[in-house]
Amino acid sequence: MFAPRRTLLPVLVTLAAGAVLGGCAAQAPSLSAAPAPAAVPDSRFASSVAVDATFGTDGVAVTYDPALVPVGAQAKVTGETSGTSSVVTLAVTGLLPNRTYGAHAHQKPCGPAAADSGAHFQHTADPVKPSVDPAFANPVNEVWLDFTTDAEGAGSVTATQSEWAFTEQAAPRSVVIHALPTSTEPGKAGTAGDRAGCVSAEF
Ligand SMILES: [Cu+2]
Repeated sequence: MFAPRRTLLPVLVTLAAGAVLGGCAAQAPSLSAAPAPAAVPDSRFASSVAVDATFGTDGVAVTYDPALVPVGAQAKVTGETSGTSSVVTLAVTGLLPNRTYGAHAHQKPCGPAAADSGAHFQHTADPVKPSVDPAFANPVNEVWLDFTTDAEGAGSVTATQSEWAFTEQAAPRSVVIHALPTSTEPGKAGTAGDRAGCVSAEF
């Protein structure tokens, strides 16, 4: 009977201390006045990617039309997602001089075939495929990266999405360079001719 009483004492002390602390916290005026708990974990997706690649017939940067995107041309692709916005940049060297190319973020990584990168990445998916409706195929709902090269064949472009951002589940996997500037006409919106090259990137 004696041993249990000795172990009981620390328990009682602990309970009493807890009651005092709990009482103080419950009566703290700052708690009742606080509008909402501030310690909500921030689950917004953030990512950063930087790809620096040389075009070849396979690998990270693939050329499908060496007359437009020569083997040995270089591409840098970066992506920054901060939860509420996404910024994508494309910089190239070694392409044809003084020429406008279409370019977009696509859904899948580049592959040996030009079609492997799939359709354009869209924030709000067009229920109609292929998507050529300007309501969906536009530079706000998609990531358009058309650029014009300088006299040396270098060019760069930045696309900023400020109304939405990539998420862990929904992000592009490549940037495709097309033969022509991107069309905005109904029935053709988003099209930009053949796929001349592709750079894989895990946005
Ligand atoms: Cu495209």
